[in-house]
Amino acid sequence: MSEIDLPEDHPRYASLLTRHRIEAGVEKGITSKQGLIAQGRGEAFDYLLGEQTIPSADRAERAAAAQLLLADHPVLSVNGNVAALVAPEIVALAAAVDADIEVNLFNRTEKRMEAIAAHLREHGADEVKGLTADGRIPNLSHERAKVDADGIGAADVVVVPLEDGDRAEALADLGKTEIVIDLNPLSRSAQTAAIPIVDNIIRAVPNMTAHAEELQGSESETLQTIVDQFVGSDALAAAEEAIRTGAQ
Ligand code: PTJ
Repeated sequence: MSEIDLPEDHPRYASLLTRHRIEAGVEKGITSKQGLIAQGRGEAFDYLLGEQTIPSADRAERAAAAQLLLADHPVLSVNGNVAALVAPEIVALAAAVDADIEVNLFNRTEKRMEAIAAHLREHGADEVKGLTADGRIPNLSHERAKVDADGIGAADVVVVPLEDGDRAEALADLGKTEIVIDLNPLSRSAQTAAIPIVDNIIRAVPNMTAHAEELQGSESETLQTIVDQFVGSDALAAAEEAIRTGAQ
């Protein structure tokens, strides 16, 4: 038995653990109520994917790790769902690729910003950006546009998990290389990304870290080849095919 009162070999263990974490996130004031609905939508896609990392998603996670290792200033963006589901795993990924962590919310309130930053620190983050909010993403309504000028504002590569399409597009318009984690291959965020990862964030983030740890110390040319060989539209098509037909 672990975090939830179920044995880990229960067939629905991962799904029920995820629900439990999101519910706990809402109770702790870090996840929005809308986050519950977003989770439900994600779960439906995950069910159709067989609740597993399909091969094209694993390739995307490897390409993402390579892209993060190549970056000058990578930033991992964290919202209320991400914080509830994978706080320690985000801290581990940031350490593996030397990235900043920035809280960036769709439904931004100072209270939730503070609660999420505290939650990330509880899980080992030294520095959490997002609270200064001295930068703006152009062409987005006020609250959602707030970023730290020396965080997402200055980033060359940004990981944006479970993001809404408008902001994903606005960030991409700024010329940033976007890595999106989203179980819906048809979502605007996934379609906008340079590297779309169609996988559950609870599997995707630890797998990106594992790839990053394996690739650490590789020549830049090797990392660049991994990035160049990855084709986002192929990964999206493979995920859609897997969802529609069960094929991988
Ligand atoms: O914490 P905030 O205020 O920033 O709000 C965060 C949410 C997620 C509520 C907000 O960004 C939102 O409403 O997002 P959407 O537009 O519902 O998009 C969320 C996307 O994430 C959907 O396409 C879901 O399929 C996908 N998704 C949900 N859960 C997971 C997921 N993708 C990967 N792993 C998941 N566990």
